[in-house]
Amino acid sequence: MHTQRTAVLVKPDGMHRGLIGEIISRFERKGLKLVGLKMVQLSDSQLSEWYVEHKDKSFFGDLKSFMSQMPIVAMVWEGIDAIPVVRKLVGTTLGREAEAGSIRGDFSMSQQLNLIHASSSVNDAEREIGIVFKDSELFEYPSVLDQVIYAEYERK
Ligand code: 3AN
Repeated sequence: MHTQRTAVLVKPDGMHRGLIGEIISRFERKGLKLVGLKMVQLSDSQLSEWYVEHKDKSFFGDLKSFMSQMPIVAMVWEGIDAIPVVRKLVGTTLGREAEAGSIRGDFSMSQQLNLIHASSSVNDAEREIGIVFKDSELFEYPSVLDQVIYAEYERK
């Protein structure tokens, strides 16, 4: 049980489909805390770093051009075990097989056009946050909500 920060991108298909608010609202109502938010158009080199685990895959170039076509929304969410919590809310990669109730399960049909990216491990989260956010763009602030979201022993 650790407080974690996780990176989320609303991908171009999520932008086109007007799902920024829906996505933010799902994380808000879960009880996660927003600590960074910006609009950004990722460069080829940022995406090469972002998707380094896929650099030898056949879809690497296609994925990078899809992701760099327009400005997207990048966010950092914080909470206890935020990385797995957000992955669960997002759902599995292939939209048409993703669990009903998850973001991908409720709104997507595709593998590439699956609306959203979410960090999959502590190392990935740190790396991804560093690609898009400066330290000064990430915030620490007390949230009144913490007191009704977590028990006292969980907040220590
Ligand atoms: P996730 O986003 O669920 O962590 P990854 O890390 O396996 O999924 O894949 C990263 C992104 O690469 C996916 N969100 C999807 O857009 C794209 N992708 C994954 N597998 C394929 C594939 N076989 N063909 C095309 N695009 C893919």
